[in-house]
Amino acid sequence: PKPCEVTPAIIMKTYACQRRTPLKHHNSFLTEPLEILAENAEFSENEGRSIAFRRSAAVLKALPHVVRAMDELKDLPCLGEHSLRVIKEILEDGTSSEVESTRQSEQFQAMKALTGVFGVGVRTADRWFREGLRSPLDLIHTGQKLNHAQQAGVQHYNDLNTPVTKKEAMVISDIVERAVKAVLPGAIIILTGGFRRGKEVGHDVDFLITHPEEGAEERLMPKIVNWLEEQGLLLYQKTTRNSYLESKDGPARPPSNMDRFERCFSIFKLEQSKMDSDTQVEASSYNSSTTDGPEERHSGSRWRAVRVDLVVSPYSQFAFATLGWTGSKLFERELRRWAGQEKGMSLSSHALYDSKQQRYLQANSEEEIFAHLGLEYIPPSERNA
Ligand code: 8DG
Ligand code: MN
Ligand code: MN
Repeated sequence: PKPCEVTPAIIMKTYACQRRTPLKHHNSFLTEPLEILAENAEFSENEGRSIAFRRSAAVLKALPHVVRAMDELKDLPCLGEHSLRVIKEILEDGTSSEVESTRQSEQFQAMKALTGVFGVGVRTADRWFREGLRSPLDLIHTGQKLNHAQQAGVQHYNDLNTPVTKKEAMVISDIVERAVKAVLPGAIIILTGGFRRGKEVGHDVDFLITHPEEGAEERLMPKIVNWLEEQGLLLYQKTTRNSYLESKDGPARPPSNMDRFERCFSIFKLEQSKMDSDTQVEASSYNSSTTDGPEERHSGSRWRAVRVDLVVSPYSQFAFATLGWTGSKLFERELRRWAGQEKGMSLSSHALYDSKQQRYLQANSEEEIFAHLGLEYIPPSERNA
């Protein structure tokens, strides 16, 4: 072969935040099985194992071609022994026996169903599983004690497990804009999370809100929530106030992805638009959950429940908040790991602290944060690790 036809070696960086990871990639037949194993490890609270599978999957998502043979993987980082074994099995047999038996297992299916209830984490789901419960209906039948979030989660189970479309996200964007503009003119609202990364569907819709005048955003959330409630747009909400200044966590803490912004985890009551109501009749009756009040559903009102996250950030932290709430979760985790391990810095959704210089580094844009971290800028659409 002519020298110019030799395939150039792919340089795959170690950290996901050093790489471009598009939404659509070439290796779903490998990444989906690996992510089943990651999810199963999370259900067993084995975080290390879960991260290892997620990192392997993320490397394959960043490859510009379909993987066809094991030797194409020899120079790639992050691929552990276990992941390689799974990949090899899929390349040879089409499926992995471990992945298929995990998928079929009663524990995996029950944990998936139970953690699929809004307000239910792995701990609670695991306790219920050990008590013999398998599905949201079992929670009702056995009269489990549920908190308010979980009650809403069971009530709207089917709706909340129906993916939110981009179109629905846009309708909700309009509503949130109206609410915020009504209570604080001049406020800035951006769509974050998966939709900012270009996803076509999501499990919720995420918004970040700020105001150019520092301090004008204080105690904003209760006003937004009141406005939405007056319009009858909320089925559930839990507002948490900002606790950043009173936190004793020290520079750029908290260490995890939990932040201390004023925020609201909510469930919106979204009217199904008149325009496409014809096509939604079927969907609507299909969507109506096992437990939604039948009166309302059958009296001709067409709506569905949608999870919405609202976060309010002071203007000075807005770039950090934007970066922190855009995701993906693995991309965020890798950014923080890069900052700590490679740069001696501590990154959160509030700030970036440089331990060597013992000072906070300011930033007015995501680009500036990547620059502080010594990273090439990766746009949201390429953060789908
Ligand atoms: P999806 O909803 O379509 O499933 O995907 P997503 O939009 O990427 O996931 P998400 O669960 O809505 O999370 C969006 C981003 O928000 C994600 O990068 C992680 C971030 N995030 C939380 N909780 C918290 C938190 O408490 N603090 C911070 N800083 N970020 C958080 O989900
Ligand atoms: Mn989201
Ligand atoms: Mn969210």
